[in-house]
Amino acid sequence: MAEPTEKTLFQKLKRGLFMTHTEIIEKVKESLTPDLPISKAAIDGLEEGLLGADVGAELTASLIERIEQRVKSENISSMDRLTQALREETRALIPKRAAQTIDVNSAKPFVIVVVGVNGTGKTTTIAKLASRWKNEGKTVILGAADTFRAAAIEQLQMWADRVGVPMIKHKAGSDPGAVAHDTVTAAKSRNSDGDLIDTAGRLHNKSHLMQE
Ligand SMILES: Nc1nc2c(ncn2[C@@H]2O[C@H](COP(=O)(O)OP(=O)(O)OP(=O)(O)O)[C@@H](O)[C@H]2O)c(=O)[nH]1
Ligand SMILES: [Mg+2]
Repeated sequence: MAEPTEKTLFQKLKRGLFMTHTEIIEKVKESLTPDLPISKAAIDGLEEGLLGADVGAELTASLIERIEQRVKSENISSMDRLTQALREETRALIPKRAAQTIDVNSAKPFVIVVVGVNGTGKTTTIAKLASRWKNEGKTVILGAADTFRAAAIEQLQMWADRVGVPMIKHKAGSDPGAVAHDTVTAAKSRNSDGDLIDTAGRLHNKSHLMQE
């Protein structure tokens, strides 16, 4: 008898931990009712699905507006075409720029601030990039601007020591902006090629945290 609750709990946990693109698609699919033609309720369900998959309020509103227009103007009456329209509208939002490569020699120091969801590999990626830059003969300074999560500074320090590159840090709980500033200042005064700045994990749709 306990099984349904466990399943729900597991599903909740899974949803919380792996909000990947597969999750978004699954959630949106779940929200679509097979009732044809496409009803207002189905669009509402789609909106709820997008919000539930952390697409964000602003982006969801603009996607839903476009989808509603297309359902009307193209007489969309099947789930397949609705899914296709959603796919096209989402793809249209991705800037063309995203496909271009980054020229790390275009500035000195070249500063990379690594931002993203908790536990997605920001700090590890900094270590990999630092190692790569070092192997290429570039000088790099790490900035421990994740002053929020417990042991985040020590974690980056461990990588800095392993790779053999310098790191700028302040005390835990201090202003991350000040660490970033000091890291860039250090790179300028030491004539370093680059800065890799670590930050505390945050959701991309928390605009105040992204602005920070
Ligand atoms: N398999 C695999 N694991 C990875 C990769 N990158 C990071 N990890 C692991 O994922 C976990 C989280 O990595 P971190 O680099 O600490 O992630 P983070 O985004 O800095 O995490 P927070 O600082 O807590 O937000 C660690 O256990 C890493 O070893 C990867 O490319 N492949
Ligand atoms: Mg980290």
